[in-house]
Amino acid sequence: MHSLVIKGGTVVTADCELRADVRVVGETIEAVGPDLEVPAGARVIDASGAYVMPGGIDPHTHMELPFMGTVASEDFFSGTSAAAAGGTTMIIDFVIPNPQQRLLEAYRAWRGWAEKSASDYSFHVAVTWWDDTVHEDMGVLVRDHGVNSFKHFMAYKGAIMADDEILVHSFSRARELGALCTVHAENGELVARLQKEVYDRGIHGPEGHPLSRPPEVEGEAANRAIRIAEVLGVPLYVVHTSCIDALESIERARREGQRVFGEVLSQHLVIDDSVYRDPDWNRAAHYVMSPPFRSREHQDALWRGLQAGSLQTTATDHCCFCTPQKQMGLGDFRKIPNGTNGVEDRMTVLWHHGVRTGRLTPSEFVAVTSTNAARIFNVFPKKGAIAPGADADLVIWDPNKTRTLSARTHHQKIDFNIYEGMTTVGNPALTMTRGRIQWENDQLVTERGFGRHVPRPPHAPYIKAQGLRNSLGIPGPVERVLPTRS
Ligand code: URQ
Ligand code: ZN
Ligand code: ZN
Repeated sequence: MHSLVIKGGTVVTADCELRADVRVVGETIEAVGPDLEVPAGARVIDASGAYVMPGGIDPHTHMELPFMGTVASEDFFSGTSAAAAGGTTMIIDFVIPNPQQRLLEAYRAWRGWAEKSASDYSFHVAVTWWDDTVHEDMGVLVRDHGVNSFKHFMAYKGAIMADDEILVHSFSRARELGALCTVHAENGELVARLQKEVYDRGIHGPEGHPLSRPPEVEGEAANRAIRIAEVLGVPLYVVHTSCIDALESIERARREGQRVFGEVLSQHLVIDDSVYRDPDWNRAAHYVMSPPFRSREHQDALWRGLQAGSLQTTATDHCCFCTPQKQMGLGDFRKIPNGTNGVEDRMTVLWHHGVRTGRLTPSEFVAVTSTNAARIFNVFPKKGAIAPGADADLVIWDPNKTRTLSARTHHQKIDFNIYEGMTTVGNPALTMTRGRIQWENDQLVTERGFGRHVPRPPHAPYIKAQGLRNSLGIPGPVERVLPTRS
């Protein structure tokens, strides 16, 4: 069995930094400590002057997503490869059934697409409609397929929007199953109304997009989802929190002890809404994503939320559409496919704008790029940890390595980069997934299909007694049903 020893680095976990070697045997970490012995034949990697961190986990991507009449250009192999080039070694993507489509049927389709992945992946499953078969399929997905999180799009009326009836049914079912509920929090009814009003006022370009989804629209939905979760007693995870209005709802709920988690996208931390005023239609259209980019005071608030622990994870919502696809919305911004790149850029953007500015310590960087997501989505310490027995998902981080982010040099399958021209200091020197080197000497050496599906057990161990809470403080359901792993 192959082995390697990473020597001379500073190991950074979510809890501490320590000068230590890391020994990997096969796919797992075997030892962490000073001056580790090097087995015969083992490769020695010199990490002196660098950090050794858990590989990034991006809990929000959409590889090859069929959406708004087209399919996202990034596929699971190219996307997980680009992720590795940026230090991310696992993604959590989304199965998004069409309304009336069996959840299990959609799940099987996405599992097939993901088999080409270069590194490990898991799935949230969206609940986009409701009847008894959805109730049934949610149970099967939790018990037999390692799904422990269900997504609800409160936006996208007429397509995949979950109204309050669906939210209440689904949140109640998730509670029985010990699963986490996540939401895309924008009021889809208001968006539809405002989109029509903006369009009818003669605003048809990308500048109309943010006008139709102001922060209040996100704040209302975030608060509504939080209140529904509170009444039903389910934990809630708010994806891509982009504004003060939503952040304040999360902070209020957490202050009162409610189990609410917040995610922020790296792009929402550093890009503001001036991008929509770009006179070049194509460039402005490439920033059309939802929730939209916001004015500057929102970025400052989001950084404070991340530093204060009100927001626990960072993600990218990587959902790529090339320029011809974006041009489907020429003359009508409502038809511009929503989404941007980011899976390759997240960690360096956060290091440069977070750690180098003093907003985050290296340990906090590890927490928000890897460990917190592993804990919340219940794959810790297999993932998100540097400890004996953990998967050898590691990134050797060179704090002095500079890169200029650009579509001309990135590995993402899209002809645009939302960070175009941004120079960052602090980049991955080497990335490995389960002990297999994926990125080294600025070369991708990924293998199609090397990635594996990562099942995620339900949070609440199925317990008889009521009232017991597990590590996330989530009450267990009242029935004993032993989940089986897929
Ligand atoms: O809404 C999402 O998260 C998906 C459809 C990606 N697009 C986006 O604009 N965020
Ligand atoms: Zn979304
Ligand atoms: Zn998304």
